[in-house]
Amino acid sequence: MSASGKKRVSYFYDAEIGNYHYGQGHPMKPHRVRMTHNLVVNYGLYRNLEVYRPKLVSHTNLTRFHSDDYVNFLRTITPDNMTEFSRQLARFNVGEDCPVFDGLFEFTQLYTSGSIGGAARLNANQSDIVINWSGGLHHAKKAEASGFCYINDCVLAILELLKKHQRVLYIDIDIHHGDGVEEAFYATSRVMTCSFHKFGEYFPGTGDVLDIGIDKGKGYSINFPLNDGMDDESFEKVFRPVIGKIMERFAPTAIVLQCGADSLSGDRLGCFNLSLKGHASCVSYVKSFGVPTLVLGGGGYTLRNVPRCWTYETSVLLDAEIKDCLPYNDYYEYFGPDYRLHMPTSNMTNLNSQKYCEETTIKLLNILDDIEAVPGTQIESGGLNNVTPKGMDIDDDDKGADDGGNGDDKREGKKGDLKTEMAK
Ligand code: V1D
Ligand code: CA
Repeated sequence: MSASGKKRVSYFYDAEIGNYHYGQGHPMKPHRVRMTHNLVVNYGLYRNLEVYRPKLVSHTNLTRFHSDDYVNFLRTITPDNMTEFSRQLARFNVGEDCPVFDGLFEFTQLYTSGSIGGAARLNANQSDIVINWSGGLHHAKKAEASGFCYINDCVLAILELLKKHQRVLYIDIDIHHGDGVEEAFYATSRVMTCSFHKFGEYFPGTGDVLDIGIDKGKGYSINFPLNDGMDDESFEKVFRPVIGKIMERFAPTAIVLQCGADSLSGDRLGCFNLSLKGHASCVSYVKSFGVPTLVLGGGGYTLRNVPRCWTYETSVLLDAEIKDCLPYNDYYEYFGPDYRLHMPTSNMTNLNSQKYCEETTIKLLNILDDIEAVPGTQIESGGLNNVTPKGMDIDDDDKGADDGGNGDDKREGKKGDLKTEMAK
């Protein structure tokens, strides 16, 4: 907190981001980050943000999560040489969803630097909140690109936060399941992942309510599967109790919030019916806990709505009121015919009944009741104060220091395969 009592909000932006192109007809447009930045500037929000310029991440930093082979491949592949790499393109799932384009590796380095650098700022207590709208690429796997994502900056930022923080919470309000982040931490109790997403014949197909983690991580993966038409009222009714319970039971000391804007009404790939206020209400609720938070972007495919959403959320994070009438900006013509910040929702049916929402919420609250309480978060008379949290070594404190280790080196298998990183 600053001397004035306001949160110190840091912000990452690199103008190069908007120059990368996934290709003709591809829905992912890095340009939306430049549009967001331009709106942030023209609303005058930029003046209240501390802009940071992190060091560009190295190959070694990327291999804290990703395999050497995969990072080497991303560094090598170009549109000109790709015909020589057909076997590797298939092996690393680089193709239609995740195409090869000019500057691909530099693009991944840029957005990832924003997230890792942001996590380092939180660790150093240089900021209370850090924003990187170019980050949040939650589908990338250890050795595989997936769903427009190549390097998983969310996982790498969480690994950075684990150097200092014993428990990190990852929250994902993108309409797609945050599968890459869940998979990376599926077997540990030091990271809790919680994703809200459309489920059933929808990419990536994972994120059932019954998928709750394994081994020490059992109960630390939380999934809220949803149907088409999710609206503001229902979203708030499921988001607040679940996140409130996580805060009470898991008591994270740092949070990563992925704010994919494809959960907004009218998204080109999405099927929810959230307004900016409904989406931002999640941001506001997370902020209300006062825990150091890294706020990331993610999906979002209706080009005019993504800058609206992320600019509004920047204002919410700054506690600044901004007017509905859009200021003149470089992309003004995109926002016609109304030229307003807030956009209307639709009259589509909400296929998430009250009964479904309540029953699923109760299932998740029960899962959370079953995880071991964190010492100091329970009422004295309950006698739980000296209980060792599940999967946590009671002498773990030293390991949490800035040594690259995170004190939980017994993960195994494909899910949660972070053994190498733990050993460093
Ligand atoms: F419509 C397209 C046009 C060109 C290329 C891809 C697409 C497209 C639309 N939806 N691809 C998808 C999804 N992929 C599939 C594939 C078919 N299968 C064999 C897989 O359905 C991928 C959707 C990715 C969503 C990414 C994200 O919004 O979650 C995101 N998060 O951070 C960044 C992006
Ligand atoms: Ca999600």
